[in-house]
Amino acid sequence: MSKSVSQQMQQLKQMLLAHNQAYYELDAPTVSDHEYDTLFRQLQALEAAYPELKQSDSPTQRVGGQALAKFESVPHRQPMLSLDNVFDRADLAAFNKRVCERLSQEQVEYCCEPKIDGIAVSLTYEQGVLTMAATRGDGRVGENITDNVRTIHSIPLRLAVEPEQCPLRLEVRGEIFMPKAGFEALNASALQAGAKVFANPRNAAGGSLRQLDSKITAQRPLSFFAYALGECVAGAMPLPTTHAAQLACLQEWGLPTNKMTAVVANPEAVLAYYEDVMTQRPRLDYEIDGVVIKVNSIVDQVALGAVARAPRWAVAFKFPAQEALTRLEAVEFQVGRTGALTPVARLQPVLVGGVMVSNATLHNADEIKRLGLRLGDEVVVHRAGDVIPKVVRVVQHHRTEAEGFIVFPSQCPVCDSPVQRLAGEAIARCSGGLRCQAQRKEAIRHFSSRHALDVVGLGDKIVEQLVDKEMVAAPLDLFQLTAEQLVGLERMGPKSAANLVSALAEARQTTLARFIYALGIREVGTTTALHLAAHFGSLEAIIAADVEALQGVSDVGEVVAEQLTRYFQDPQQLSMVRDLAALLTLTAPPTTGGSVQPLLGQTWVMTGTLSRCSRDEAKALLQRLGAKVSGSISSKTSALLAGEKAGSKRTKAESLAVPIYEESAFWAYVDSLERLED
Ligand code: 9MJ
Repeated sequence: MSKSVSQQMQQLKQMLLAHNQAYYELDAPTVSDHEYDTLFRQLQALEAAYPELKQSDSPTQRVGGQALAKFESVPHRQPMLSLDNVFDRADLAAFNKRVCERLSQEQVEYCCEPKIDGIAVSLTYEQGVLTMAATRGDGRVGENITDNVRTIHSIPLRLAVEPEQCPLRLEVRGEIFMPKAGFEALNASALQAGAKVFANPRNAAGGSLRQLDSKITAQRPLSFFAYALGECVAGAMPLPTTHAAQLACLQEWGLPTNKMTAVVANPEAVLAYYEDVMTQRPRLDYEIDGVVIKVNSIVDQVALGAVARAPRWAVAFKFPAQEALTRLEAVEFQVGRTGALTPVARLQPVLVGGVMVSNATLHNADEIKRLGLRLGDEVVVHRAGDVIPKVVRVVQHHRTEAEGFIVFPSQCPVCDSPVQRLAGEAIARCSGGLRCQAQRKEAIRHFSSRHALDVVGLGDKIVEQLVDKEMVAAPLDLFQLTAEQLVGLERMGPKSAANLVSALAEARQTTLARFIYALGIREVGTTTALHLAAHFGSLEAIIAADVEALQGVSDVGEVVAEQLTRYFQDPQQLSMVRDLAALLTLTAPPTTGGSVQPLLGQTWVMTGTLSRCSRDEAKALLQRLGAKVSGSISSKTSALLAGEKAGSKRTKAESLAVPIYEESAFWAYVDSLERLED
């Protein structure tokens, strides 16, 4: 009896593990959630009835068990050291010199890795099974967080290697972190629930690991990279003798390691690596705060040894700080396309993360209030990647009480129209519409932008002059411009003037979706515009649609529907739209009511980062066109939509000769679908 129960449990375990792999690693679920839950509960029930047969690598161990009263202390077999920092080329050269001298070598090979900004942990695998996970603690004694760590899906409960081929005891060190996207989502739902919001992904990872109830940790989006070995007992199979080879080995055994790891031959190559990782940083889905440089040979590492806190064979090459102190000199108000007034902080110029910053966004009036900001305040500015710097806090204890209050204008700083702030909205807006020069400029810029009418050669500086000289008051006026008029503008020779006139003539031939997007209706982006065009098929049908009809369109909710009806209700606006449409040739998609589906019967897969819309939006669009969207490539896949940094799926598509659509080609295809006439 017990044998058959044990076999049954083994079988359930294998099935669940395979489904987990399909779900978490391959992004291609093989069963419904309900089927999965049923299998899961069967295994849980058997484990409860036969606790002696329960295995520590069972998938049931990932969801969290009994809450702990407190974490136990665990001494580390080998101290978990921190790293010394270097900040520039000279520090790095000094590190390299020390290493070379101690080893009596001319040159030393280094293994370089991104420095993950998470929580350092030690994982112990005994005969391939995870038996202990501990925090770094003070480096000598950590806390036992095994129950919590078991809930992290990228950490294998059992290594993917035969027990006789794996070390008797393997201690893996690495960083547990929360990916940026997961962090944003966690904070968004915490905000909605009125719960605690974390300041950054690192705090969120730490807070999630410090839960005594592992069921909470199980709900947190945590991930892991392994980056070193601790004390190991090799057994029959010796461990590799370079750091890079050890990482490769860990990867093979199912422990995730960072793909950007690179072996380099000298300090110049370390610098090049550092620069390269720094440029990739904004695009990574996890926070890093530098790179780690390690002597690659393990024999050399042992020879170099450690000082009290840190090994002599490794160093952290930190990125410049992303925060700096400066002073708020003034607040100006910029008027955007929809009239939104954005307060902008004018700062005493300061270097933040290697870039000189003199402006920062303050978002809106609520943000100024939240910061308690006053003119003349000393402030902390933060710059993350290539996003606009922001003021994160005021240094209150440096207040002199001579600081001035920031007054939100009641009239538009550009056109003097009254500023309105609707109840419940954080944003104040200029009520001037296209009477406001600032809104005019933004409206015209948007109208001619790449995803709208795509008027080549109509740059910001030209738009600025056209509006300032009152040659153009609304998008319609663009089409009356002559080359003679344009030649009078700065930076405009006869050739570019002629080119612009012909670009404008060309832009008159466009699609309904581009036109809808070009109008700049609030909440209507490229995808919504595509959906509207596909659903209604003509401009007049969109104008005629009421809120209910609009909500029948995929992706259109109440807010968007209301913005649309409000936009078309304004008689002046409506006649402007109709005049424009009469001047243009709008091609509509081959569909009304969203019923024609050119990709019906096809299966598409997406990979990489898309620039023009989110993956969810692209998925919705593909589905609306009739395609099924799958998570993994097979010979049956009809096409792969490849965004930037497409990885293994692209390689697989190539090997299976699956057609690959680069993002630009895909949008060209979608546009071409739209151009097909009834
Ligand atoms: C991080 N934080 O990414 C080490 N680290 O190695 C990497 N930390 C480390 N290595 C030895 N990639 C001590 C710390």
